[in-house]
Amino acid sequence: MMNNYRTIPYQPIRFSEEEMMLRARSFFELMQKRRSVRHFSERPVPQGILDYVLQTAGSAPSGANRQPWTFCLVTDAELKRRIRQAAEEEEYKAYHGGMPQEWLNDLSYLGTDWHKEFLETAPALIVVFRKPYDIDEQGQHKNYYVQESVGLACGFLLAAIQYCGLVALTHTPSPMNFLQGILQRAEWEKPYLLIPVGYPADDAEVPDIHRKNLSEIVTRFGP
Ligand code: IYR
Repeated sequence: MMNNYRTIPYQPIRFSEEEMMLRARSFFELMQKRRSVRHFSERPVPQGILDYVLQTAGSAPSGANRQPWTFCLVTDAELKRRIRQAAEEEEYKAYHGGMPQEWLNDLSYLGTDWHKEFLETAPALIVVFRKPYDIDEQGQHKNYYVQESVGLACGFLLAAIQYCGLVALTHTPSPMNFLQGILQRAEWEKPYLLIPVGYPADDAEVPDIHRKNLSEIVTRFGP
């Protein structure tokens, strides 16, 4: 077997414990304020900011470092209009018989319906694709832990969006195969998540929800 194992020194980031505590708390407080926002301002976002948050997403860990993702950044008004139209067609069906009543009941406190105006008002849509495999000159090359890897990249993306003061929504029109056609992706790129990004509308409101506290989500095994 060919040995490709090469290393470079790891460059540690060092803080005092006091500073670590301050950073841990301030990052928690920042992320605690993150909300899924459905009412966007039309104000455009500088391209450089979006490039950085996308690079942050691309720094996520992935199976065998295969980085099995493509992020389509859509700011073109006509493409956003087509995506909205196709998403609303699917969502109309989902909300009128597609989703079972139990699901609709579980969603009712979010106040969502098939209208997806945010797909046009948000200045940018990030459409995330997962790649179960790549195709290069040698043919098909398998990727590993694709769902986990792309989920992690989306987590990094959402954190970066929050960190720079923008808002986003993790939108999952279902089914979302239409994105593959509209964005002319290769057959092996599968739509994963549709994330409108921008500034909140001045009068944006969010559902009054609460997050589980530490003891509800952590079980400790140790002293
Ligand atoms: N995809 C639909 C429905 C929906 C489903 C879940 I689970 C949500 O947390 C929110 C919405 C929509 O986007 O409206």
